Amino acid sequence: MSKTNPVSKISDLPEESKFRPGHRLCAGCGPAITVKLITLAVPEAVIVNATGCVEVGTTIYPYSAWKTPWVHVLFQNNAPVASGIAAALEKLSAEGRAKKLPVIALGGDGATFDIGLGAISGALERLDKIIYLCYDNFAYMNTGIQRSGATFLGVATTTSPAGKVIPGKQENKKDLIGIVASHHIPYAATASIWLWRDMVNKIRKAVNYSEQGPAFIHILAPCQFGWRYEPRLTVKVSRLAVETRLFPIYEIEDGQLKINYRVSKPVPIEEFLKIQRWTRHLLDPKNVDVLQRLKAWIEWNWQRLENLEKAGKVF
Ligand SMILES: Cc1ncc(C[n+]2csc(CCOP(=O)(O)OP(=O)(O)O)c2C)c(N)n1
Ligand SMILES: [Mg+2]
Repeated sequence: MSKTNPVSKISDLPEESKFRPGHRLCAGCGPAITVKLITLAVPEAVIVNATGCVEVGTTIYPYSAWKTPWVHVLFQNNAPVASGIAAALEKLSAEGRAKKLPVIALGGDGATFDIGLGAISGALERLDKIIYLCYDNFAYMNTGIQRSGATFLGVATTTSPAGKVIPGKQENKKDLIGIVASHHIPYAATASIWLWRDMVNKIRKAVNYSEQGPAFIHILAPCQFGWRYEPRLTVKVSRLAVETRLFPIYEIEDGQLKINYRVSKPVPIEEFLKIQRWTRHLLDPKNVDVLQRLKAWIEWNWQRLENLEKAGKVF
């Protein structure tokens, strides 16, 4: 693996991002901040982008917000198209006919947890030399806030509405990194836009690892529109998701899991739930059972990660 350049301050990043202003993503859009950080971390890359808010909001014909090679693909084609481009660039660059750029497949949680998962698994199994970045805004936002495998228990989406029949989503969030890491790839991690240094450093690490095989990062990217909080709170919400232990920050490098941001005194999950209109109903005493189930799941998940960390190289 080639050397990484750790980032510690803003001036360590390029002055200008290849993700340009004028796109149509919302004010306070977590995925927009994610994309900006990705392009600052890796200014020269080929981006393969599955359908979703980022694709729709950044390439309204005949305009594009991307000053980097970018291609839109169908959900199922995201990882395979990236694999093909990476293989072609490897061959062409060996012949001196093209520059070898990192190839990033970018997809939302719907694209990654659900719709494109089979094809992603294929790319990971083949150990294709790509970087897969999932921006997780916890639902299918572009089509109207439908629940995905990434939505956590109790959340009110348009396909899991909280009301008389159900108190929001009935299932827990899928363990994406567990699935990814079970392919025994060189690098897998989670990140949050709040911990931007950690995120940028992980993206650069992923680029370096992609010389050996796939590298995968699952990024927490809140959506003010779907989660229904004030747009100015996006970074605060990202922070609360981490500090409540709802979204743990860790990486799996060479089979060893490491928690990168250890939350020793978690903020009560209520602090996170109460500022979003799609989760506020969980604080209603009639939904106490769901809240308890959610709390138990968060704690179980944290303990599970601590146990995996202690267990050594288990992936
Ligand atoms: C195979 C297929 N199924 C469903 C759709 C409809 N669709 C377009 S965007 C989208 C939501 C994608 O959600 P996500 O990947 O989480 O991205 P977000 O919109 O949240 O950014 C869906 C379901 C589609 N275009 N193709
Ligand atoms: Mg989404």
